[in-house]
Amino acid sequence: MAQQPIATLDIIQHFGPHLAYSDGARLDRGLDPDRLVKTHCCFCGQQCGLQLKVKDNEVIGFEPWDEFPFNQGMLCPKGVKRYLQGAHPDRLVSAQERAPHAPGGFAPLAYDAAIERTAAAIHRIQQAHGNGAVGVLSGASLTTEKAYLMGKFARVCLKTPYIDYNGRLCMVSAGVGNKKAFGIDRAANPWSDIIGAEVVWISGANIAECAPITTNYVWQAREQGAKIIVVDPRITPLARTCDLFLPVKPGRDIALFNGILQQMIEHDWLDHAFIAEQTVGFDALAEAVREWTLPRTAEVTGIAERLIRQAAEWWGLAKSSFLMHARGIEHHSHGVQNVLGAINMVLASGRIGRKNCGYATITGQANGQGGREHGQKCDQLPGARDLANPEHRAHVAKVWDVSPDDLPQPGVDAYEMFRKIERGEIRGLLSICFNPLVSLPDSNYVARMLDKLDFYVAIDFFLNDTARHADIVLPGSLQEEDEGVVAQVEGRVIKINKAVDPPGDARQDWKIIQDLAKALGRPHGFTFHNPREIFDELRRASQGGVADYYGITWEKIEQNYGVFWPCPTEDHPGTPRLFERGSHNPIANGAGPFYFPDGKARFHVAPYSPPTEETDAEYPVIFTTGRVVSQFLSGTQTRRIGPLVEQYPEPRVEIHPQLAAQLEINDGDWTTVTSRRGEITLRAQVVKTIRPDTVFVPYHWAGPKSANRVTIAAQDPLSKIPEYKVCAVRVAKAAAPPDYAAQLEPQQ
Ligand SMILES: Nc1nc2c(c(=O)[nH]1)N[C@H]1C(S)=C(S)[C@@H](COP(=O)(O)OP(=O)(O)OC[C@H]3O[C@@H](n4cnc5c(=O)[nH]c(N)nc54)[C@H](O)[C@@H]3O)O[C@H]1N2
Ligand SMILES: Nc1nc2c(c(=O)[nH]1)N[C@H]1C(S)=C(S)[C@@H](COP(=O)(O)OP(=O)(O)OC[C@H]3O[C@@H](n4cnc5c(=O)[nH]c(N)nc54)[C@H](O)[C@@H]3O)O[C@H]1N2
Ligand code: SF4
Ligand SMILES: [Mo]
Repeated sequence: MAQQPIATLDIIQHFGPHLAYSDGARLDRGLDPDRLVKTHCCFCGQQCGLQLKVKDNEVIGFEPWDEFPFNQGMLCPKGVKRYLQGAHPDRLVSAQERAPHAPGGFAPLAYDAAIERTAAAIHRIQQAHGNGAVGVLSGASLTTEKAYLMGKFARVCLKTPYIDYNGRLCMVSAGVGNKKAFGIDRAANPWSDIIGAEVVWISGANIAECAPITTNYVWQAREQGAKIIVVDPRITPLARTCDLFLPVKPGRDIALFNGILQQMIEHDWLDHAFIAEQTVGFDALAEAVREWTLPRTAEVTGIAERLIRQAAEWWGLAKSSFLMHARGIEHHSHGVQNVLGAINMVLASGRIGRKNCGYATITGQANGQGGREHGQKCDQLPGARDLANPEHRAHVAKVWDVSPDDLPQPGVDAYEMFRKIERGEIRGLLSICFNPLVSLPDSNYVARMLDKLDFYVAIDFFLNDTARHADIVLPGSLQEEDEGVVAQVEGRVIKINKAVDPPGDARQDWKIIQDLAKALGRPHGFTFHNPREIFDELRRASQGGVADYYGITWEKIEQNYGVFWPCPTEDHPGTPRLFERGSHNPIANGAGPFYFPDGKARFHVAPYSPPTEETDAEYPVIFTTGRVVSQFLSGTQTRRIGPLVEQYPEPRVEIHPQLAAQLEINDGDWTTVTSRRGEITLRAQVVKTIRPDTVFVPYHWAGPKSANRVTIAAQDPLSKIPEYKVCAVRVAKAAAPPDYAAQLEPQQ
């Protein structure tokens, strides 16, 4: 029998002792809300539905939204506590300017003056050094309307090629892999297809902590007899309940995927009809994986032969299946190859485009999906169009009422923009919804580059760690202070509803951008009155593209609990499951369900290559990084939510007892992790749930606790994603506690 959804309170009790309404101060004013606003959590890509309780222009709590189909009232600890951030004393309620002698290094500035000063600085830099001397860093926690506006702002108002977004650190390996194999970049299935799958394969995804609601889908599948296979260097919470755990050595997943495919071929566990009719490229791939015999695969991956054989057999013989992956296989200098390897396994099985037969990359940020569709990527235009394609440029230029020749050509990825700062090519920077100092690799380098800028303006609702290097900080809006759409993990476009107004001088982000355009004297195309008008333009700009939103309206979203794109016409119901036989798309024009002119999916040879930095005598341990359930990304938001901090107050180095014993490190000891880039000293957490050759540190902290002091700035050549998941380090018991140990926990 299917497992019943767990009620919100059970989730709270399951994950921690803190009841939902533990913010004592505001309890005094009572909890009777003036109104309830149906909306979604501001944090991860699951985008759980919830209702915010609003009293006197303040969010005071939440109620479950049981009817929203994806999470049916369930929330993880972050969703339960997310409402607490709005009232935090650090909330920016005015613009700030750098003032070295002021307490905290910043002083308030009138909003209009801040806009004028920012516009003047941008103007000055562009006059002296050209339009491309100003760059923009944007974010995938923004609504799709804002993400769209940022792409348009860079190309049409600033006329700079240099815009990129924080999804560069997140979704791009999956994006490139999906485009190469399927011609479209979206989860292929709704999550309901997980429940009926016979085998659920999870590679490099800590589902219980990072996509907590998906756990419920996996467990429902298990209740119905599904076999759950997890591939991870750590026995994650979900892995503790799985049927087969493959403890892969970090950076070796492509060898595993190739080895499984080799077994499928050897045992003829293939869907020959599907391969012949719906794909191209299988023969070359079959030839390439011949060398991936069981012994070789075991040797490279560090996984026992018997486990690989078992996984291949379950996968090979399944009638239905769902393969999911996340950053564990994507955050690599060969992240795209890993993704292609996973897709090869799916295509060879023929189990895609049907009920209970699915494939998906699990999105990360709130709008990890929608944020990568409508033009804030360095080479992209709305509708997942290509900035380099003349037809695509012509379509979008027409909607924007500009000449295609005036649109810049593609720029560079977010990390490369920092290298351009180093070379003096980028001198002015505007960032919104991005905290690169904490989240980019090799943060010592990033800090130096920020300080090299002539002018830096950040738009945020907190003075995040990067914004501390800014000349001006403009006070933006929290998710609940604005409305617009996002696309959640399944590709379902949903509506964020406004609950409260921004406080003080804070403004909705899109208004700030339009104020800048006006102050720059370039308001053409930036005179929207509300996000709905932006959405309506976005629909037209995306029309006929792969990510076609033309048929989506806010009303349709509200009526149907979301609409899955592509949705080309207003009477189109949307597309929950991609690649169904007989389905149409604008690229294949009826030739087949995949988004290529012949309608067929592509196999790609995905050769194995080791990580950029291998371990050696000097740096003998593998360093990998990721997340914990109660903290989110750079921690700007969750490190300010007391109950979440209590759950996981500071980062620790996860280390296996064997390695710990060898290094004479005990649980709780101060431990220094050193790479060729930098070092951090944190307490050790001795756990049996990690490979003995690997240590793990969550990356949600800044400064001396930042994992990214240690990581390597190697990038995938195609996707440009950084290799957060592998570098080589030395681990030793610290000679003395770190300086910060003596200090009070800083606010940041
Ligand atoms: N609580 C919480 N939830 C989040 C977020 C958050 O910050 N906190 N962030 C959101 C975002 S933006 C994202 S991108 C997602 C990320 O979601 P996930 O990708 O699930 O999270 P990570 O912890 O980055 O990495 C997942 C797993 O990869 C494993 N891993 C490391 N190296 C390898 C490898 O070489 N191969 C394999 N197979 N596995 C490896 C790690 O041990 C880890 O368990 O989570 C989203 N949800
Ligand atoms: N070592 C290591 N590093 C990693 C990763 C890892 O696994 N290991 N993961 C990477 C991944 S997957 C990701 S996604 C990145 C994330 O990296 P970042 O995007 O830098 O992290 P965030 O904390 O989301 O920073 C976003 C900032 O935007 C602000 N913000 C949020 N919503 C809004 C909004 O609506 N409007 C405005 N104006 N501001 C807003 C927040 O306050 C915060 O300051 O980190 C990457 N870095
Ligand atoms: S953080 Fe993600 S899983 Fe947790 S409540 Fe928010 S959207 Fe749902
Ligand atoms: Mo992410």
